[in-house]
Amino acid sequence: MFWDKKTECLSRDEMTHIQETHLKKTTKYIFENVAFYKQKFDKAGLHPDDIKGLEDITRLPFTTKSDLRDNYPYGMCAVPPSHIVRVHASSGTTGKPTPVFYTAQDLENWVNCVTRNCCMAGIRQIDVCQIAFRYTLFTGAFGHHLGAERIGATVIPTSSGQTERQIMMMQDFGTTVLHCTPSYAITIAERIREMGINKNDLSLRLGIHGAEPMSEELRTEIEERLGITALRDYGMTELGGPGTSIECLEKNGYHINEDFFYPEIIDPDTCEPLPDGQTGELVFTLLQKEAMPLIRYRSRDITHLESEPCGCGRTLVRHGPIIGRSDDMLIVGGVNFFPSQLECVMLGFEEIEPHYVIRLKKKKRLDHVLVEVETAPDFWTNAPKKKIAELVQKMETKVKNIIGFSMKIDIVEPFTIPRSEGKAQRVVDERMKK
Ligand code: DLL
Repeated sequence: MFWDKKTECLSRDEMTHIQETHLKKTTKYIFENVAFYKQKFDKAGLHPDDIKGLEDITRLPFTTKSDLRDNYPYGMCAVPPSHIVRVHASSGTTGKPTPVFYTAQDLENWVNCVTRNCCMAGIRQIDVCQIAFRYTLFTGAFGHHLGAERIGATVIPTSSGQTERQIMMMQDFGTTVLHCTPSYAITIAERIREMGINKNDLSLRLGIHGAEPMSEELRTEIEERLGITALRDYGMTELGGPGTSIECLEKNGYHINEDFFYPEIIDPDTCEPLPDGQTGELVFTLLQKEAMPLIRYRSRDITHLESEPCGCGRTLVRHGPIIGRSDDMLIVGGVNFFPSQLECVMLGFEEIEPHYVIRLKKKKRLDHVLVEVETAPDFWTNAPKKKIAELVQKMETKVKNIIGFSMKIDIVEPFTIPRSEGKAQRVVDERMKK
């Protein structure tokens, strides 16, 4: 099902034409309306007329999160505050939030993008959509709410938390689509099991999960435990929230709404552009924003782009799974790795549950990694100590072979790792502690 088939299936030439037109307009618009960009252009000796086509995008400066912080609160806005109809902000818990602003037209464009995505995931008018992302300054809940509502589905804005009440609503209203983070989906699935409810007695058929990584292994767990198809959804506050990209039912990459978000992949160290297929940092230029247009915004998310045809018929370019962030890549004893790599290895063991914490420690000036992970309650209760020790041994060997260095695995009692209702905190860096 398509929301805007014409745009979602444009030829490459047609899409390039749209992107070029908007890139030229946006370049002129920010030069004239955002002092921050005017100064950057002047410093680089650049004029908007120098941008004649997409190939000139590399002449434009990057924008980073610290630029947004330095210009807090309204410094990146291209419109006066009176034209702003909505504010959202990043979910960070320390310091000032990173805000994003919308004019009425920006809100309409946002609805359009999220509605396309909800349709791509297969939401229909007859669906009952339970929005279990948190309704706060965070964009997740409001974005999904708007998209599902525009399709005409029934929207239940439960927000996150109060898990038993969520499940009661699912039962009473026949929820068919669950919108939440992957870690909250697992928390809900676990509670359903504890309450003795059979997943087949629920009407759930689809999960749209975003705001944090969902490895293939975690996807399988969610799909099996809830009896649904689970799709990945991507976005970030600075880009306006969800609506940037989503997986179609082919599950082979996230289609990007390229007429609004122009993607590039760069080497995060040299900032040089990388060709399709190569892994690097995703950078977006917002092509149609009025309130807070950003050019070449460094997402810090690591992935690659794919432009081969997709079985769903859409021609929108795709990005692969987000394998990590250039800024939260863990560097231990000189080896770089992403928590998602470790998650894949661990969930490959059927005894292991998707609840874990990675603790980085320093011992005698050397880095050590301790991974605390839960097993299924049955295994914990019934397996002899020897069997648990064997499992630890097997996991440590596999982690060493795949990630490249030794980590200590500690199997902990079921239900001792805090459950998440939003984005899970999986890494605790204790290396700076005395
Ligand atoms: O997480 C927006 C969102 C809400 C997206 C709901 C999808 C669904 P922020 O709180 O600003 O915004 O966090 C953005 O979260 O740069 C990624 O690192 C991470 N992230 C978002 N979606 C995914 C995903 C929202 N599907 C940051 N896979 C991004 C992996 C994701 N990481």
